[in-house]
Amino acid sequence: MTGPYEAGKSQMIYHITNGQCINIERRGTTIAMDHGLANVDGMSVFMFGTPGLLRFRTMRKILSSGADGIIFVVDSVDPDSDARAKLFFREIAFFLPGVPCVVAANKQDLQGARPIDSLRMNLRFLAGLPVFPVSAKTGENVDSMLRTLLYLVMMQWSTVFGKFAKYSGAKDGLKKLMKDLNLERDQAVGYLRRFELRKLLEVQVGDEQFKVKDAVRHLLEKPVSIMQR
Ligand SMILES: Nc1nc2c(ncn2[C@@H]2O[C@H](COP(=O)(O)OP(=O)(O)O)[C@@H](O)[C@H]2O)c(=O)[nH]1
Ligand SMILES: [Mg+2]
Repeated sequence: MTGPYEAGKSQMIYHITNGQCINIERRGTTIAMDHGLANVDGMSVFMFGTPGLLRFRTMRKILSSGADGIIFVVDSVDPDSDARAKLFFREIAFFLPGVPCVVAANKQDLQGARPIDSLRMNLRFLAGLPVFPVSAKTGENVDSMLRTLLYLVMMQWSTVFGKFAKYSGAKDGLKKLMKDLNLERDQAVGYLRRFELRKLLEVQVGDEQFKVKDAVRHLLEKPVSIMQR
């Protein structure tokens, strides 16, 4: 979750995680990070919010590394924040090239919130990105925005996920994964680690075998089902 200060990043994490989150702040402004855990259809979603003040760039860089997806939050009401949003977007595009991104046009519950068309006119970087009119306060559209991002992220891994589901619990699961995806052992083990960390898999000691968590099996087999709710 990134974007300029006061756009509503901390509020958005609070909403998405049902308050199961922490915010390291001083006088209401995030100085280190927000962190929270959400559960979407049985899948654990680890959320990290960046500080929005320009001088905390190093913290943003650290928090960005390893991100699977980005929610870029902009303030729909305050045109003065547009210049900061542009700077931030340039930074994030540099830190995370090719990482799926959705834009939250936040504070749509307020009078004077600019419609998406008008935001697109002022913020050229929005071209080609999905922009959702949302409110972190009322929750309007937040769920569909999050699900769309999760879908985009999962689609990048759909081939791998399909094989995870296929060889879950199989003897020599790792070898079968390597063969089907034409991977070296190191690379295949890297994939297991990555998705073990994200709580999609359990990996056996020795790495030869892995098991998909029951709660997420249907998502790995059919990522699009995250959109159907
Ligand atoms: N009306 C309204 N206020 C919001 C919304 N999201 C955030 N705010 C308010 O905007 C201010 C900044 O929010 P915060 O989450 O701290 O922004 P951050 O700096 O991006 O983390 C706070 O006073 C929030 O209560 C929203 O969707 N609607
Ligand atoms: Mg904050």
